[in-house]
Amino acid sequence: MKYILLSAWLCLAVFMNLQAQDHTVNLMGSGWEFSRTDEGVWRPATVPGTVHTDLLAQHLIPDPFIGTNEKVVQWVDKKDWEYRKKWKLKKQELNFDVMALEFKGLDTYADVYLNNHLVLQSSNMFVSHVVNVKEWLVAGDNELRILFKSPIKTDMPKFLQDQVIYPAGNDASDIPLSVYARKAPYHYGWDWGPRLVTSGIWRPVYLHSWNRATIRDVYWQQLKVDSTRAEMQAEVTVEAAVPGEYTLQLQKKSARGGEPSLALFPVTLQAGTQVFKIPFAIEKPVLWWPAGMGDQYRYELVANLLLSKKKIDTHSDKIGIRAIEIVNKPDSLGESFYVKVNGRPVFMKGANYIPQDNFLPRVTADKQEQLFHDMTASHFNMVRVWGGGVYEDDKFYDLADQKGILVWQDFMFACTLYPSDTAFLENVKQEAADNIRRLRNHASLALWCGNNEIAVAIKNWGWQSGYAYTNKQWDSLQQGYDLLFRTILPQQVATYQPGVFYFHSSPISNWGKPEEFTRGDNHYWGVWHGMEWFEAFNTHIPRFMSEYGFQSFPGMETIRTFATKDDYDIFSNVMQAHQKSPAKGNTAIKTYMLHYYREPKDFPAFVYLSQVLQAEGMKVAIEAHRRAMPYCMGTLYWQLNDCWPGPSWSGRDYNGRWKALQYYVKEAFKPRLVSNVIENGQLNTWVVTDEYQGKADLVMSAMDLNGKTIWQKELKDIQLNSNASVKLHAIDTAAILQGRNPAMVIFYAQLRIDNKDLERNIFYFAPAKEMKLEVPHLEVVTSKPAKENGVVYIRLKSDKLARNVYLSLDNAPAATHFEENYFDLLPGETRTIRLQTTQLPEIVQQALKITTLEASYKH
Ligand code: BMA
Repeated sequence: MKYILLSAWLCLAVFMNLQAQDHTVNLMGSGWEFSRTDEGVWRPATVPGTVHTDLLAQHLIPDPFIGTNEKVVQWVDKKDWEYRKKWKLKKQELNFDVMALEFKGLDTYADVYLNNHLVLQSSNMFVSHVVNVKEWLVAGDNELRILFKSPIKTDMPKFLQDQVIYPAGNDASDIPLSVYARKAPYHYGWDWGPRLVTSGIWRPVYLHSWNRATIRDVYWQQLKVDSTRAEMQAEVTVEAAVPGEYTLQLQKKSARGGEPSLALFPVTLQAGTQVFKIPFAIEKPVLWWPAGMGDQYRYELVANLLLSKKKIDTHSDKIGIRAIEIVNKPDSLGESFYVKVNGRPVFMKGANYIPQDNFLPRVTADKQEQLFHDMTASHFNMVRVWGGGVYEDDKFYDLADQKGILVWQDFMFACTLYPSDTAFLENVKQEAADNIRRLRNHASLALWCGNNEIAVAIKNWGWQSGYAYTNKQWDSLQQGYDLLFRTILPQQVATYQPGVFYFHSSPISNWGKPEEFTRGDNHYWGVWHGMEWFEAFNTHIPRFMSEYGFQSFPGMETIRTFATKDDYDIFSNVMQAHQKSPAKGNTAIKTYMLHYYREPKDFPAFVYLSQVLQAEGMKVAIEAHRRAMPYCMGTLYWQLNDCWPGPSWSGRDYNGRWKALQYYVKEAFKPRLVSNVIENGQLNTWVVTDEYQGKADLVMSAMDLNGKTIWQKELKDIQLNSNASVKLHAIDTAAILQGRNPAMVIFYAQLRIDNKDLERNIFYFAPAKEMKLEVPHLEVVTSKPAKENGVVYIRLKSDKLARNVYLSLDNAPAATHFEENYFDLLPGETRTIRLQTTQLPEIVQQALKITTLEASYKH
């Protein structure tokens, strides 16, 4: 009896559910199989996923991130692969008016079959698809099968027909075919990543069924925003199966729970897709601000579709209301490039972002959260989604909104020219429309940029002679550039997100000539690619620095994941296989290292020193850029993160571990910065403030390496203003050194506010290698704070100057994070470091390893 009642209840529940307006079947997870078409053996697969990760799970390829394995998996992209999944549908489940397969991303040349009917052909990994398939669905077993054609085999005929080699210098294939595929450019290799040309269902897939009508998309356009009023327009895209009289209702969900109606808008729906524009306003809006300027308040805005007063569909978004302007125009100094938010100019602090993995489906929501946590901890307010990767997933932009990190969004084109035939351009048009529509509601989205470095490359990289293009070929390639980046992309931006800033290529000015540093944004590669010393950062300052960088090795914990002890030599096969800019890479690191430091004693010391070197170089740059505000209004270093474990310009390695650079960035990006620099024989001390306004004292001191004070001075009650950079003190270096050897003197400047010693910056008068450092004696005490779980305090005291104190733990998981690291301890100074760990203090004390600069040298 019980059983009968339960079944009856279940039937009713199913029936009621089927009466629902819409229903989504998740077609992800397990139940998928994949097969190499020339083999025909079906094996279990995971969706979302890639062929490589499925092969890896089946132990059919070695891990390409380990050793030199990348080489032996190069066959994978020359094959065709199929994926299939079977699932059951009940007869009643077919009763919806519309049943559509939704693909968020297929990588890349994909033929989709449902029950053996070809329902979609896709050739762009960046576009999503909605395919009505009701007519092909059946009661009982259904099969979805997707054929992924080899991108190499698909694109080779295009190359053979074109008879042109595109200048895709980063493409590590024998023949650069990456330009033909609308697929992440870095998959084909870059100067920080392997060549792993993936295929697969890389983003979610669903079967979405609905009745009568559905809201496809809402664009919450912000027409005019200030603190008194936000004039808005909801552009609602509705698709109807059943024509008729409906109503669109807009609501603003308030924190107090009420849902005030913003607008009621009767609509007559025809069968098919239609767009309605509904103006509305929010009085005295709570504005959204980037990190450091205010809160990231977001309204929950809702669009409902009503039929006879009954809600049949609803769509909601979290919308931050703000006005963003990019001021890029001629001024008395050249051509400005800065960001204004809600009418206030703001200095941009951040980095360039590349995808977090070669196998994109491995980038989980947790990884995105950790990435944004790290950006926030490092005082970022901007990230550039660089054009050789992918348009990131929704989670990324949602986190950017939540954390107040503005997004500089490139279209996915970098460092080469591209085809310009009609099919290619149509494909790009669709890609641009699709991604602009997906991202335009995000408060964090600050600008669109056509591509990375193609415009400067056309002028300066010698492509015409290097690739022996005839004048005719060269003209036609450049016309293709103009059509794509100066006509089509700006048209798409103007159509789908009118008013947002677009520029066709970053950088606007090249780094070669001094006059270039007066115009727009710049990628300054004089340091590293041009082999200039770090001091060049002090004299090469553009209006906005959107790229500059220096390489280092990831820490030993990460190196151990791909190399064995036998490989611990920068010129071993494995280390060279992981160095993706072989022409310069390890040699450049070594050259700069021996310019500034003494020879490291062994491989781990080299790795440590490479990080210190990189961090010190970037510190020079960041401080120079910030001091130069408002002439310079932004600094985005190259690069935030890695896509695999190897040496690169990143501050945060593939496993999310912080290199020395990330710790230095956290210091150099602080809302208040004290910065010391020698300019024309004088030691100048500057204070740069983002938002702080108030009084401070500046305490300055010079001492010898044993801590004996030789000079000191205090400036009292200085007024600091927000958004300002001021030189507070200048002194002849001779007046401080008083005849002493510059290599034996330490100088520091510190801000004191409300009797608290706050931001400090230490300055040395000579390169580190000239300093005669002695081995410091460090006292170490670990303890557990009374009220905090998962934390251990490490108190350190040094008798002498200890430079770049690096704390590490043997075999610690990546999440074990020292809040501060690679710092200098002054003679006699005590510092307490917070460590996130569940270990007991005694265990930490035992496992703790401490390195200092002095201890890393060979002597
Ligand atoms: C920049 C980037 C990348 C490259 C980096 C380091 O110009 O845009 O193309 O990885 O330089 O060379």
